[in-house]
Amino acid sequence: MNDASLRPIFYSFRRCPYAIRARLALASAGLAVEIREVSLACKPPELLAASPRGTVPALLPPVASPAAALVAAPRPVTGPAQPLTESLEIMRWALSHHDPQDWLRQGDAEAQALMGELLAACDGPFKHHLDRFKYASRYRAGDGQAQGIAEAAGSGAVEDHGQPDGRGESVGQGGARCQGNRDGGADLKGDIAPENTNPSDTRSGADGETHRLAALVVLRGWNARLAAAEPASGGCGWLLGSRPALADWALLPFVRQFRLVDPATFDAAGDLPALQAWLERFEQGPELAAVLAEPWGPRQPWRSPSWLYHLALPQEWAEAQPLGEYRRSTRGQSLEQVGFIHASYAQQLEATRQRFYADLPQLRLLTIDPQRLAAAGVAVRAEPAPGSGELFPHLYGPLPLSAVVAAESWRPDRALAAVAA
Ligand SMILES: N[C@@H](CCC(=O)N[C@@H](CS)C(=O)NCC(=O)O)C(=O)O
Repeated sequence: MNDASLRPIFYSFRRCPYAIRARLALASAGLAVEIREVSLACKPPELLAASPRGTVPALLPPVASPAAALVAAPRPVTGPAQPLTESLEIMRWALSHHDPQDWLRQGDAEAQALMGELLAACDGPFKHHLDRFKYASRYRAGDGQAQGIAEAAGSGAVEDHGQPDGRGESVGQGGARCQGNRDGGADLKGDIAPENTNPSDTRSGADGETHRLAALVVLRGWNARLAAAEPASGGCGWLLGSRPALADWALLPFVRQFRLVDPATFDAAGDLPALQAWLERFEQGPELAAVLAEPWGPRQPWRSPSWLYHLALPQEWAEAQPLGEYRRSTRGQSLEQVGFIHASYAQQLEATRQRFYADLPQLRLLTIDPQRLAAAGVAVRAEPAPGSGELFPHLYGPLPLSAVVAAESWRPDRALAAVAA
C-alpha cells in the first residue's frame, strides 16, 4: 500500500480565502493530503456527498482501497474521523497534530479568547461587508435572487471567479448547467470578474461604498492592534503580539481579498499603516507563495471518477448547441457510423487525447453526468477498446446537452495527466 492511499482528501479551490487559510495550516503542520482542486461552478458528486453545503475547503478521511484494506496499515491512518467542512475546523485539526509555531497558543486562555473574537469579527461582520463591497450589484435591492443565492451558499457564491485556470470560461456552455450545485450558485459563476481585475462593474453604486466603509471600521480596529504590537526596534507585529497566531493566518486571506477589490485605494489609505505592512509581509512571504503554488494550488480541476469525459472538436460542439444534442462518436466519425459515442473515464483522458487528438491545438473537454444520461434514456456500457482489454464507456444514443455538466476549452500546454491521476 502506498502512502497516498492513507492521505486525507482535501477539496480546495485555489483562490478561495477559506481554502487558503486551511492550506496555510495544513502546510504549517506538514500534513500530506490528497488535494482535489474543484470547480465551484461544477462541484463533483464526491464533494456534495461529503459537505452538506458543498463548500470548500472540506477535509475527509482517507479512502482505503479494497486492496489496501487487506494489508495492515504501516502507520496509523491520519485523517479526521468525520468530514470537516469548516475552514477553521480544518486549521485546528491540522495544528492539533503539529503546531511548530504555536499558532493555537496552547495553554494561553486569554490569547485563545482574543483569537475567538478576531475570528468571529472576520467571518461575521467583516466578511459580510466585504462581500457586499466586492459584489455590490449582486446584493443590491431588487436583485433578490442573486442575494438569496449568494447567501444560501454561505456567501461563498461570491468567491468563485470563473474557471480555476483563470481563463474565465463559462462552465456548462451551450445551456448545460451543473445541477450538482445544490445552492444554485453555478448560475452566478461564469461572469464574475477575476479577483485582480477592475471591479467597477460589480461594486458600483452607493451600497458598495457603504459596505467598504463598514469593513474599514473593522480593519482600523485590527490596525490599532497591530500597531500596538509593533516591536520597538521597527518592523511589524502580529495580531497577538510578536509572533504569528492562528488569527493572523485566518484573517490575512480575507484582508488580501479586500485589498484586491481596489488595490490603489487600499494602498493609499493613510490610516492603516500597520495593517498594510502586515498584509504586505504576508503577500511577499513564503507561506502564501507556497500554498498558491504546486502542489497546493494546481489550476486544473480534479476530475471525478464518477463522471464520464469526451473530447470534442470545438466546431462540432458548437454545431450541437442549436440541436440540443451531440452526435459525434470520435474524431471523424459520427454516432450513426459507429453505433455509439466514445468516452473516457478520468484516468483514461490523457491517453485518449494523445492517441487521437495530439495534433489539435484546441479541444473541448465535455464532462458528462451518467445519472443524467440514464434519466435521458441513454445507455452506457463499459466495453473493451479494440486491440486492448481496457474498458471504455460507450454511450448508446445521442448525448443530450443537459447531461454535459461542463464544457471546457482545453489547450495542449495544460496537461490533463496532471489532474486525471
Ligand atoms: N464557513 C465555510 C465557508 C466556505 C465557503 O463559503 N467557501 C466558498 C468558496 S471560497 C464555497 O465553497 N462556496 C460554494 C459555492 O460558491 O457554491 C468555511 O469556513 O469553510
